[in-house]
Amino acid sequence: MRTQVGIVGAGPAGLTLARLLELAGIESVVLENRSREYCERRVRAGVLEQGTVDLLREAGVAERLEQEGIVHGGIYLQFEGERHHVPLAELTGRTIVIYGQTEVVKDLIAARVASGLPLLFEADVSGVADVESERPRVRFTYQGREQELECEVVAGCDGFHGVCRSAIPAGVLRTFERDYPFGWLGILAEVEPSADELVYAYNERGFALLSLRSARLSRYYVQVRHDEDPADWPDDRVWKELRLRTELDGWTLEPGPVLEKGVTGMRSFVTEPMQYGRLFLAGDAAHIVPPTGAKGLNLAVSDVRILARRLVDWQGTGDGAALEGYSAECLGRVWRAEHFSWWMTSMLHVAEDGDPFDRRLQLAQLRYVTSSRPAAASLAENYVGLTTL
Ligand code: RFL
Ligand code: PHB
Repeated sequence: MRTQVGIVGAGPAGLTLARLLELAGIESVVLENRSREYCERRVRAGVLEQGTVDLLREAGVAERLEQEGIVHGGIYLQFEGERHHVPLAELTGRTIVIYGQTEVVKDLIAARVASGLPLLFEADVSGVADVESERPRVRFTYQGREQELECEVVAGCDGFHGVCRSAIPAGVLRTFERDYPFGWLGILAEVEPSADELVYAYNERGFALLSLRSARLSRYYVQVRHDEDPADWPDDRVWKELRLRTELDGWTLEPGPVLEKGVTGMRSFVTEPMQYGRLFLAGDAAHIVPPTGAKGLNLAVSDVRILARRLVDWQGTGDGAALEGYSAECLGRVWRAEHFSWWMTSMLHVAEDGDPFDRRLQLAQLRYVTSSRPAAASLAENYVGLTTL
């Protein structure tokens, strides 16, 4: 098998890249080790920056997003029994759209299938070879047979646990990492969301987040230990904890049937550089942020926007220089999002040993961002996505 761009992974990064290349007339093959059903069901992100929405619209895959996506012009920060509104739209002129990652992935897969272009599910990539040559090769197992895909370029869009990153030699690769001692227990519940916009709640008992997927589906999270077993969290316990952490005079949290439940750990992680020879990493394969800033999916889309543009220039001019600046161009935005996500996480989560000095600092910061317009504007421009990077 041969193609121009071999894409490993059919998450938001790989599928968006495949679509952008299709529109530019560049051939690609997408290899994904999971089944289509699995990819379309994996519940993850829900907040799209306006820039992400604009890109999906330009790529012609936003028809359902335009109909079903819910535009929000603000978020709430809650602490000490008060809920403060951060008016994102008023502060930045921009909005966010609530539309599940599952739906983005479904739309992109449907578009790829409708175009009749190669997207192989249950194709397990074991490694990438010859990335220093002009013909890198992707090794994979498909339908019980070991195969090779010969490419001009390989895009490693295979997420944090993927195999592409390891094709960059140890002497070249630098990684930067921070682990957090907590995780999020998330539920998807069949009930009308109780709040009209997202609520980020800081509480002595720990952080809680009220989000949503639609008018009838709520997505709620509570801070737990990073190794917490979801089996220790029967539905009643989750609802009780959510109620305690978000309670407010004159407002109640409506419970409902829980459709899905899971725990995710939190980490910050960056790979430098994001490219080596003819291999380019994009999305979670290159960097991870804790979910508190809602940045992961948006960064993945931003990486592949840059990569697609550079691949188009390279194909048009034949000049390899077009590809050289990919990593540097991505990393500016990546590190800004890393900082914002770390900052939001540090401001809103409560450590188990509960240092009182830290709590006072957190409250001082929360009061500042909810009372000073410039401080709120800084949070807002990061949350909706910086346009200057
Ligand atoms: P993905 O989505 O992990 O896709 C990688 C794909 O590669 C496949 N793969 C392989 N395929 C073939 N061979 C191999 N050897 C392979 N190894 C892996 C995998 O099966 C998979 O299909 O990475 P991508 O495309 O970079 O997209 C990144 C996003 O998924 C991620 O950053 C976001 O979900 C993060 N995130 C959020 N991001 C936001 O922008 N806004 C949010 O509101 C938000 N909320 C979240 C989140 C992530 C969460 N979890 C579960 C970590 C909330 C949560 C709880
Ligand atoms: C979500 O809806 O899943 C969500 C929203 C905001 C975040 C993280 C996750 O910061």
